[in-house]
Amino acid sequence: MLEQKRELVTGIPGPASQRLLERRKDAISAGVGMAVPVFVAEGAGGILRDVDGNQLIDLGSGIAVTSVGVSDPDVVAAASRQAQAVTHTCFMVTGYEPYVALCERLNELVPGDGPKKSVLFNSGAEAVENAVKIARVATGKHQVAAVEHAYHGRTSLTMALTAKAMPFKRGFGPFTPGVVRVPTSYPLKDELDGEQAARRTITRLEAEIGAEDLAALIIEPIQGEGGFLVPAAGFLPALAQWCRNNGVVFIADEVQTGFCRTGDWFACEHEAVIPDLMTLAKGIADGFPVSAVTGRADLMDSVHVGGMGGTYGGNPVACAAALATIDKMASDDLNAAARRIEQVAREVLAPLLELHFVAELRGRGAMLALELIDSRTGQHLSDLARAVAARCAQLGVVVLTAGTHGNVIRLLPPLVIGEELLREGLGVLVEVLMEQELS
Ligand code: PLZ
Repeated sequence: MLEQKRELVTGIPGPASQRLLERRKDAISAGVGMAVPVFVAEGAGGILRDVDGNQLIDLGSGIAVTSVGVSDPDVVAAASRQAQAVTHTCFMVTGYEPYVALCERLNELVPGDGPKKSVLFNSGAEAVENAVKIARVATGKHQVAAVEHAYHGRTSLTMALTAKAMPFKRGFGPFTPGVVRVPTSYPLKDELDGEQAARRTITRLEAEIGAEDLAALIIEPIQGEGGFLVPAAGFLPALAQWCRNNGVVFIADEVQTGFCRTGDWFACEHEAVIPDLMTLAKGIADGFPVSAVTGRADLMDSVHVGGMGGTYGGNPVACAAALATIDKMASDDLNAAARRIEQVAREVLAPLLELHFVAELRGRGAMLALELIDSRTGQHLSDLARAVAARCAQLGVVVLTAGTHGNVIRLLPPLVIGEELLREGLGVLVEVLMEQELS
């Protein structure tokens, strides 16, 4: 395995990455962003090695995807075996076992005592689209509610569900109708407890739309792109209960929070919330593209035959990778690993809370963030967040930003990262933020 060591042998980006940046500029649409200007040749555990031989500590996991480490050997072996046997048949043409096995596994893992079923797709956005389709068919209702700061994807319907205009929505409208926006729980800013925040959300739902035409409420149990917003305790259970009482499908979008990221298989387990439908992707398969909707069998079976599908959905290679990824999470107890990461990170990052521009350290498990707000002016410090992430990259540590205002530094390390490497990566972030205080 690649040595688990940070090492810089050139500047960032090095000459080989610079050549690729040139080719990228000529060949690829300007519309695709890039957080760290290097091209990766190899990876393992907590390290990404670029084409110049620089080794960076990965505190991003490709946005919460490679939780078992990039190119985990067992995942690669399972995918290779499957690729040699069958790369594709299209599950709507002929079946193959890995699709069935993955759905069985998801039905067992996702919370809820009643019978559950699953269906597989390619991306998180596609899973969200289909969860909404299922909710509409099952209820015969049309509207869908999403919360402030939500992120659910970049397709037409999911852009409508996503809150943030730049870069996700601006210029791309008009958006799919039938979406309403309701308040969320954002304890740092609204200072409401869970019950109060839920009351505010429910009042809006009842006043502005009414349950009679509301098919679903979709929410991320910890809001990801929105800035790792952890709702006040009681908020999610109260919304789930209101949905149950009113025949509204409660969809937990666990695309970013799922698969051990927060120290539970799924983040909604933290408050014993049982969603009607759950959307899954990212961490499910170590980077192979597969996503899922899993939930109540009666809802899943309300769709007419042929109503769901797609050419590649549940591709056999991706299913084999997902099964191996999930096995690894279970056998290596990556929920415990995520909780351990939180402990270490809270300890290493604690001194930052003294800085006048660090408003909060929040999150759960290996999904943690620092929100940067100038305590004197109340300004959201998005330029600072960007500069800090860029400086960390120059020093060989990948950290990402997030937040409606772009002023959040977020940490999503692979769950298999070694403690020493984690401490070193976080140490760099601490140093960089401390430097900002001085400058
Ligand atoms: N739901 C909760 O976090 C993807 C996207 C980043 P796809 N988040 C990262 C970007 O700039 O595109 C996400 C998510 C939640 C849905 C999605 C969408 O998943 O696989 O990117 O479609």
